[in-house]
Amino acid sequence: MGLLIYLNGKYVTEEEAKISVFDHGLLYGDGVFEGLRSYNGKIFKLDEHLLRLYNSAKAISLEIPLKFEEFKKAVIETVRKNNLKDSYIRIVVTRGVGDLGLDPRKCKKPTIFIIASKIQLYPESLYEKGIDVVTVPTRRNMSETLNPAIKSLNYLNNILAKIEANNSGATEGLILNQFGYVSECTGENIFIIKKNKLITPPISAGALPGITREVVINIGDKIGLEVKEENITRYDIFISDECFLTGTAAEIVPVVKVDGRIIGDGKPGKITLKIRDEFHKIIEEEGIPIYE
Ligand code: PXG
Repeated sequence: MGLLIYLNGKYVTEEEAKISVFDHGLLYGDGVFEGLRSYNGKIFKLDEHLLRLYNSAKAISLEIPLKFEEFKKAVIETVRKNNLKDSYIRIVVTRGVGDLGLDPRKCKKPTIFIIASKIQLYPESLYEKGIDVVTVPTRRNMSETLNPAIKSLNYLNNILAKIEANNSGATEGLILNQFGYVSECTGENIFIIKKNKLITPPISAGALPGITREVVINIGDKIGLEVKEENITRYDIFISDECFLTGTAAEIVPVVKVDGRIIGDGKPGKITLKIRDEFHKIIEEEGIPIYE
């Protein structure tokens, strides 16, 4: 059975869920998106993801023609209509249909679609063994050009980095900014642990304000770590005790090798595993119920 997709206010089948070749989301990557999850019939951090969506839209002067609460209902309804309990939800808002010029004023109505689908889980071995990461040659977009804090449809910077990581046989690619400081990975934020300190690069280093990142910062506080948002270099990662990545899809993934250097003792770190446990408790407890 196919999925039911929210498209501009209607729920349509996968076959019917088509958008125009004149949509500027496709022609220019002019739009914004979100990826979120539901766990056991509850949508995790729905308000936070929608807030980031509205902020991204505001930053590109795209007015979303739905009120926040209406959007929230549409997301919940999309998951409900597909009878999903554990799902991956993709929200996309594009500038809409225009002409072949890039002037967004020609686009009268944004296109909105929401896909709720089964979640493709990462293999368990990834979490047990930890992953290897390499630094990629492609640098992070400068915030003065396209600010990486905007979750826009223009993801080529990340995709180039992903291709380079793939080419070198690593699981993930570490992206540095133009100053050589660490930004994040291609679709995850990065954390290191040194002694009792939990450190992640600031948003100004070219990181996305990740929702999972925020949850982990709060967990760090709660379990008594000294949490710091500060610039880090590759060297800081090499000499860290533990390292891990965070993101909606991957959750919390231990990193055991970076550019050929073994991190800590080469196994997922104790504090990383503790944070993962705490994270799993939070996703069990929190969330907006879908079926009520
Ligand atoms: N950094 C970047 C560049 C991202 O795109 C994250 C960090 C993690 O943020 P959250 O809010 O998820 O903790 C992201 C978001 C996918 C997919 O299909 C995932 C993301 C982006 C694009 C695609 O799994 N992650």
